Amino acid sequence: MEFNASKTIEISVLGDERGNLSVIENQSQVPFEIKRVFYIYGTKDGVRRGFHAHYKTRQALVSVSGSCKVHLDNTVRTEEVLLDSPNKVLILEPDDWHEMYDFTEDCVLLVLASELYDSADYIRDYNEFLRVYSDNVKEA
Ligand code: T46
Repeated sequence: MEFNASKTIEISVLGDERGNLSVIENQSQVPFEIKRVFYIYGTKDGVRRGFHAHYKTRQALVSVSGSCKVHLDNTVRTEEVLLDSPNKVLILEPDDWHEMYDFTEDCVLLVLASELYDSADYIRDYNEFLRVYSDNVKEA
Protein backbone atom coordinates (compact mmCIF):
# COMPACT_ATOMS: atom_id res chain seq x y z
CA MET A 1 0.00 0.00 0.00
CA GLU A 2 1.36 3.42 -0.92
CA PHE A 3 0.08 6.96 -0.29
CA ASN A 4 0.89 9.41 -3.07
CA ALA A 5 0.28 13.13 -3.41
CA SER A 6 -3.37 12.74 -4.28
CA LYS A 7 -3.90 10.25 -1.46
CA THR A 8 -4.91 7.45 -3.78
CA ILE A 9 -4.08 3.89 -2.81
CA GLU A 10 -3.68 0.98 -5.18
CA ILE A 11 -5.10 -2.13 -3.58
CA SER A 12 -4.16 -5.63 -4.63
CA VAL A 13 -6.13 -7.63 -7.16
CA LEU A 14 -6.42 -11.20 -5.93
CA GLY A 15 -7.10 -12.63 -9.34
CA ASP A 16 -7.16 -16.19 -10.55
CA GLU A 17 -8.73 -18.11 -13.41
CA ARG A 18 -12.21 -17.39 -11.96
CA GLY A 19 -11.81 -13.60 -12.06
CA ASN A 20 -10.82 -10.86 -9.62
CA LEU A 21 -11.30 -10.08 -5.95
CA SER A 22 -10.09 -7.01 -4.04
CA VAL A 23 -10.35 -6.52 -0.30
CA ILE A 24 -10.50 -3.48 1.99
CA GLU A 25 -10.17 -4.12 5.73
CA ASN A 26 -10.33 -1.89 8.81
CA GLN A 27 -7.18 0.19 9.30
CA SER A 28 -5.30 -1.92 6.80
CA GLN A 29 -5.95 -0.85 3.20
CA VAL A 30 -7.66 2.28 4.56
CA PRO A 31 -6.12 4.25 7.46
CA PHE A 32 -9.22 4.34 9.71
CA GLU A 33 -11.86 2.15 11.29
CA ILE A 34 -14.80 1.71 8.92
CA LYS A 35 -18.11 2.52 10.63
CA ARG A 36 -20.36 3.10 7.62
CA VAL A 37 -20.62 2.02 4.00
CA PHE A 38 -22.75 3.63 1.29
CA TYR A 39 -22.71 3.74 -2.46
CA ILE A 40 -23.75 6.24 -5.09
CA TYR A 41 -25.14 4.92 -8.35
CA GLY A 42 -27.61 5.77 -11.11
CA THR A 43 -26.25 9.33 -11.15
CA LYS A 44 -27.96 11.33 -13.87
CA ASP A 45 -25.97 12.71 -16.79
CA GLY A 46 -24.29 16.05 -16.07
CA VAL A 47 -24.90 15.90 -12.31
CA ARG A 48 -22.24 17.21 -9.93
CA ARG A 49 -22.66 16.26 -6.27
CA GLY A 50 -20.87 16.52 -2.96
CA PHE A 51 -20.05 20.23 -2.48
CA HIS A 52 -18.97 19.85 1.13
CA ALA A 53 -16.18 19.01 3.57
CA HIS A 54 -16.49 17.48 7.03
CA TYR A 55 -15.47 18.34 10.58
CA LYS A 56 -14.51 14.80 11.55
CA THR A 57 -15.39 12.15 8.95
CA ARG A 58 -12.65 10.49 6.91
CA GLN A 59 -13.70 8.57 3.82
CA ALA A 60 -12.38 6.19 1.20
CA LEU A 61 -13.90 6.30 -2.30
CA VAL A 62 -13.65 3.58 -4.91
CA SER A 63 -15.47 3.32 -8.20
CA VAL A 64 -16.24 -0.40 -8.24
CA SER A 65 -17.92 -0.06 -11.64
CA GLY A 66 -17.56 2.64 -14.31
CA SER A 67 -15.79 5.87 -13.48
CA CYS A 68 -16.19 9.37 -12.11
CA LYS A 69 -13.99 12.34 -11.29
CA VAL A 70 -13.48 14.05 -7.94
CA HIS A 71 -12.53 17.69 -7.46
CA LEU A 72 -10.58 18.19 -4.21
CA ASP A 73 -9.80 21.42 -2.40
CA ASN A 74 -8.10 21.60 1.01
CA THR A 75 -7.88 25.44 0.96
CA VAL A 76 -4.24 25.41 -0.20
CA ARG A 77 -4.32 22.86 -3.01
CA THR A 78 -6.90 21.77 -5.57
CA GLU A 79 -6.76 18.56 -7.53
CA GLU A 80 -8.87 16.50 -9.92
CA VAL A 81 -8.77 12.72 -9.42
CA LEU A 82 -10.13 10.17 -11.87
CA LEU A 83 -11.57 7.07 -10.19
CA ASP A 84 -11.68 4.52 -12.97
CA SER A 85 -10.62 1.26 -11.39
CA PRO A 86 -12.00 -1.03 -8.66
CA ASN A 87 -8.53 -1.17 -7.12
CA LYS A 88 -7.92 2.58 -6.94
CA VAL A 89 -9.03 4.05 -3.58
CA LEU A 90 -9.13 7.79 -2.85
CA ILE A 91 -8.74 8.81 0.79
CA LEU A 92 -10.64 11.97 1.73
CA GLU A 93 -9.62 13.78 4.90
CA PRO A 94 -12.21 15.92 6.74
CA ASP A 95 -10.64 19.09 5.26
CA ASP A 96 -11.01 17.90 1.67
CA TRP A 97 -13.86 19.86 0.09
CA HIS A 98 -15.06 17.46 -2.60
CA GLU A 99 -17.28 17.48 -5.66
CA MET A 100 -17.93 14.36 -7.75
CA TYR A 101 -18.75 14.67 -11.45
CA ASP A 102 -18.50 13.06 -14.90
CA PHE A 103 -20.17 9.87 -13.66
CA THR A 104 -20.48 7.20 -16.32
CA GLU A 105 -23.91 5.60 -16.53
CA ASP A 106 -22.59 2.37 -14.97
CA CYS A 107 -20.68 4.10 -12.15
CA VAL A 108 -21.11 2.62 -8.68
CA LEU A 109 -19.11 4.78 -6.27
CA LEU A 110 -18.49 2.89 -3.02
CA VAL A 111 -17.77 5.04 0.03
CA LEU A 112 -16.32 3.79 3.33
CA ALA A 113 -16.64 6.25 6.21
CA SER A 114 -14.96 6.56 9.60
CA GLU A 115 -18.13 7.87 11.31
CA LEU A 116 -21.83 7.10 11.46
CA TYR A 117 -24.04 9.50 9.51
CA ASP A 118 -24.44 12.87 11.19
CA SER A 119 -25.72 15.83 9.17
CA ALA A 120 -24.00 18.16 11.69
CA ASP A 121 -20.62 16.85 10.53
CA TYR A 122 -21.08 18.44 7.09
CA ILE A 123 -19.65 21.83 6.08
CA ARG A 124 -21.75 22.79 3.07
CA ASP A 125 -20.94 26.50 2.99
CA TYR A 126 -17.67 27.16 1.14
CA ASN A 127 -16.87 30.33 3.13
CA GLU A 128 -17.42 28.41 6.38
CA PHE A 129 -15.07 25.70 5.03
CA LEU A 130 -12.38 28.35 4.37
CA ARG A 131 -12.86 29.76 7.87
CA VAL A 132 -12.76 26.36 9.64
CA TYR A 133 -9.62 25.26 7.82
CA SER A 134 -7.88 28.65 7.65
CA ASP A 135 -4.92 27.19 9.57
CA ASN A 136 -4.08 24.81 6.72
CA VAL A 137 -0.67 25.71 5.36
CA LYS A 138 0.91 25.17 1.98
CA GLU A 139 3.15 22.13 1.76
CA ALA A 140 6.77 22.99 1.05
C1 T46 B 1 -19.68 12.41 0.86
C2 T46 B 1 -19.89 12.05 -0.57
C3 T46 B 1 -18.74 11.30 -1.17
C4 T46 B 1 -28.09 9.51 4.84
O1 T46 B 1 -29.22 9.54 5.36
N1 T46 B 1 -27.11 8.71 5.36
C5 T46 B 1 -25.86 8.65 4.83
O2 T46 B 1 -25.00 7.91 5.34
C6 T46 B 1 -25.57 9.45 3.67
C7 T46 B 1 -24.19 9.41 3.05
C8 T46 B 1 -26.56 10.26 3.16
N2 T46 B 1 -27.79 10.28 3.75
C9 T46 B 1 -28.85 11.12 3.14
C10 T46 B 1 -28.62 12.62 3.28
C11 T46 B 1 -29.28 13.17 2.03
O3 T46 B 1 -30.66 13.38 2.29
O4 T46 B 1 -28.86 10.87 1.73
C12 T46 B 1 -29.14 12.05 1.00
C13 T46 B 1 -28.06 12.34 -0.05
O5 T46 B 1 -26.82 12.65 0.62
P1 T46 B 1 -25.86 13.83 0.12
O6 T46 B 1 -26.64 14.90 -0.52
O7 T46 B 1 -24.98 14.22 1.27
O8 T46 B 1 -25.00 13.07 -1.00
P2 T46 B 1 -23.63 13.54 -1.69
O9 T46 B 1 -23.42 12.69 -2.87
O10 T46 B 1 -23.60 15.01 -1.88
O11 T46 B 1 -22.49 13.20 -0.62
C14 T46 B 1 -22.27 11.87 -0.19
C15 T46 B 1 -22.05 11.83 1.33
O12 T46 B 1 -23.17 12.41 1.99
C16 T46 B 1 -20.83 12.57 1.76
O13 T46 B 1 -20.46 12.24 3.09
O14 T46 B 1 -18.58 12.73 1.25
O15 T46 B 1 -21.10 11.35 -0.82
